[in-house]
Amino acid sequence: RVRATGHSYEKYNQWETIEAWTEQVASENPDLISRSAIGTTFLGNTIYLLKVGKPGSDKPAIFMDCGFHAREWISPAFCQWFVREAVRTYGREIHMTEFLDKLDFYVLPVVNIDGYIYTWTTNRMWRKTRSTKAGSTCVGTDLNRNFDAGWCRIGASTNPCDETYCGSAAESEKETKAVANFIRNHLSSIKAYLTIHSYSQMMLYPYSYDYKLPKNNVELNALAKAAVKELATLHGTSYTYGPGASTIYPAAGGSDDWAYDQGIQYSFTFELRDKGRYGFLLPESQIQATCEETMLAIKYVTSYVLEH
Ligand code: ING
Ligand code: ZN
Repeated sequence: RVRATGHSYEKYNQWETIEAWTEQVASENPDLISRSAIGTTFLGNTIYLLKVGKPGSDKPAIFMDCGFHAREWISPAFCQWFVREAVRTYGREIHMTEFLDKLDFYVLPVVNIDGYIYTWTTNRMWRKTRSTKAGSTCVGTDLNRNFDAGWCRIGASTNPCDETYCGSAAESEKETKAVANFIRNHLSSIKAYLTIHSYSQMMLYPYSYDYKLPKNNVELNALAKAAVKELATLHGTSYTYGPGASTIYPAAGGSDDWAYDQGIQYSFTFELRDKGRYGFLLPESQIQATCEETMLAIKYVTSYVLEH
């Protein structure tokens, strides 16, 4: 059995360390965490999912993923932090205790494992997967352009050599399929979809594939406004918020739009710190503050979802 050697919540961990950590955190907290595999990546890495919550029947759930984009290292760091906070504060903090009693969090610590490994070994600024296909020498698909939500209509490229390559078809990538299949199979329980990216300090909601607004736009706007206000209470970090297309840029094939169109009413993309000073190279010295403030927003959304 592998040990999570050198794992630290305040450092960026390489994939093998995160993988070992998923096993360890699950085995050390069997009353709260169970680990499953929802698929494998193009290069054969196992995509793990942690179910965090007290066992119960017919519980609602919140799905949260990290590490869609390889270089956004703060994102997997946040998923790890979230799981630690859940197990550390269950039974000690009333809100987390209530959350885990009443719902389950499905936490996917790294979606794009192949890309993440590549950022550690070869190119720190890699974004896409590491998949290849006949007909092109270029590598990688942008997983956040590969979902079946206005697929490749806008803000995405059909050129495999581009950073925003949408893939050969919607859900052409194994990583996309793994996430989409899991969510499709758990639609009756999943009340919220949260996907963690960086950077730019934004809380985005649908749509990004079109300038149209979601049906519950007023509600999502108010929820995002309140969540980022809560986030700012800790260190004063300011977030903007709004529909993706008009707040960041139009981009089709994103997971939040897809999840929303599956019927998940609360669907958000978080863009964590910073606003560009360090960008994707956010120093490890900022992991703690970033994760602590982000916890406040995630907990705010969770409370809201539980009440609605
Ligand atoms: N930003 C997201 C991206 O994939 C986004 C923005 C969100 C696009 C939701 C589409 C849907 O480009 C980063 N930093 O990856
Ligand atoms: Zn991203």
